[in-house]
Amino acid sequence: MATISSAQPFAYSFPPGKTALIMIDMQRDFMEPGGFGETLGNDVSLLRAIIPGAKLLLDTARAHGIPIVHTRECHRPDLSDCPPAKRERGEPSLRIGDDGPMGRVLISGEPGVEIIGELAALPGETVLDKPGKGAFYATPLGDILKSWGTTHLLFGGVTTEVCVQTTMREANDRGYSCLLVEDATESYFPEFKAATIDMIRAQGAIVGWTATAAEAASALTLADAAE
Ligand code: C5J
Repeated sequence: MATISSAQPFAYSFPPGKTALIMIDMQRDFMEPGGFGETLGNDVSLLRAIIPGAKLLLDTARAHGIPIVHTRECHRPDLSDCPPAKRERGEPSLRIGDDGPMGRVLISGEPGVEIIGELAALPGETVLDKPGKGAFYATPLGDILKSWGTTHLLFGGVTTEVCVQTTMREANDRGYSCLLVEDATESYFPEFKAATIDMIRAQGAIVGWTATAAEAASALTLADAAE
């Protein structure tokens, strides 16, 4: 068992053999100029600050044999899995499915949907396309985690208060013990990231725990040494 004693709101223990890492939507459409994130009026450069933390988290999981699921928010080219209410919402400069500088916005197979090079999936890692904000909705994620015998989940990715928080809440309701890795997740709105972290930890870890990537790495190294 690995334990992060300094996790908030109290120590988080996780069995490495029953833990998976879910890295949410680290894709060009959210991270780079010209993508979906920017069309909504956001400063996408803010998100790049977490690349080192997210890389440390991925490398830690790889070093300890923890399976990784990389998610990508995207839709079928015919938009049959994109509810009109989602496509029509707000006043973006480009809507889902429109042609942009990185291909059609948030459409499967287009360059904008690819995970940024620094955090790309390695062979053997699971890449899961999802039409919703939560990664369990309309995807095989639940079945994949059941087949692995997963009980605990580590989370990173973007954006903290949208797809990361939604997926973490879905996972919490399904009985997983979840840890959000604070320096591996980011929002276009720093105050929303801070509020999400507070919400997750509140009321005795009502949604889960939080800690840093380095704290998770140390806990796993100590657990290995104790074997
Ligand atoms: C958003 C996401 N923010 N991946 N998607 O629309 O959080």
